[in-house]
Amino acid sequence: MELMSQLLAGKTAIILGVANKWSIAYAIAEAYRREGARIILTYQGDRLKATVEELGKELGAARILNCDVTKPEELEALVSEMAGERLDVVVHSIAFANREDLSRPFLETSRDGYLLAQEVSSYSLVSVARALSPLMTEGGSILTLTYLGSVRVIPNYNVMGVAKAALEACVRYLASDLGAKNIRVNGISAGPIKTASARGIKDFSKVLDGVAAVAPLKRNTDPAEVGDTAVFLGSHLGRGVTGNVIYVDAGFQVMGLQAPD
Ligand code: NAD
Ligand code: IMJ
Repeated sequence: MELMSQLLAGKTAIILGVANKWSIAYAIAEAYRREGARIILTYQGDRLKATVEELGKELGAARILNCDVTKPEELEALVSEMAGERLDVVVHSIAFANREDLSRPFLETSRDGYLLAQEVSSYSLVSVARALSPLMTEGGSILTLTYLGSVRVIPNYNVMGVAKAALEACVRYLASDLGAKNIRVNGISAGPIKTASARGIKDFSKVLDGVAAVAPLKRNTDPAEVGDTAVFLGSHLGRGVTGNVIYVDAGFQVMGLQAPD
């Protein structure tokens, strides 16, 4: 409750992608509240309404609104709900692909599965930016979450890796379009974290152990670390950074060959 040292005091952030308390978006929401931001949460449809309303109350969220990003009418309704509000930060923490596309060979990806992953996991950044950037009347910061599978082949990540590659390209093109309005657009590439989107993924525990063994920091990524980088990018401290992807992964992505011990 310090006064001047809160990095996001006076700012309003909308955070899309809280499903439960393990969500990366939840860790970002916690960090944003700690730094004095007013936060608005959105949830994906009625299935998640009760949970997110509960978590939002605990966090002291100013508003909790419905928005499935694949439904243009819901994005429009969200914008209407927000009429007259100034927004400073948008956090996009959303991805989805069909489960079968995250286990079979990538070669077997169907057209529908490919398009679904692209629609939810990359195009939604474009539609969300277009809908909400007009509310960012004093400039702002748009953040999205990505993963190393965009630039390297990671077993089973498959169609999501292709969607994240597109997402990271969207970050660059959106940064170019919105820069003149002093709206920055960046990605945070997080190391593997055990969230709902990681549960049930084959050998995920082995991925976590393998990363911790190889990463320079010799451990996995704490979602709170992603939250703190999101604070930096959302704050005045991040004012010179746009169109970028920042790795919050205990350093894993710099390693080539693992040093023998
Ligand atoms: P999560 O399952 O908690 O979050 C995914 C969110 O996407 C959920 O809240 C879900 O409701 C939302 N979502 C899916 N489809 C949607 C739609 N049509 N409309 C609105 N919301 C929708 O898992 P998470 O790990 O916190 O994932 C958040 C982001 O972080 C994703 O982009 C993911 O790719 C990325 N990421 C995760 C990891 C990891 O290891 N967990 C690592 C790097 C990046
Ligand atoms: C997901 C699949 C395969 C390998 C994976 C992951 N690795 C990591 C993830 C190594 C770290 C988690 N991740 C980065 C994601 O972006 C996950 C996205 C995701 C997960 C699911 C699981 C449940 C489902 N659909 C999904 N769609 C996207 O049905």
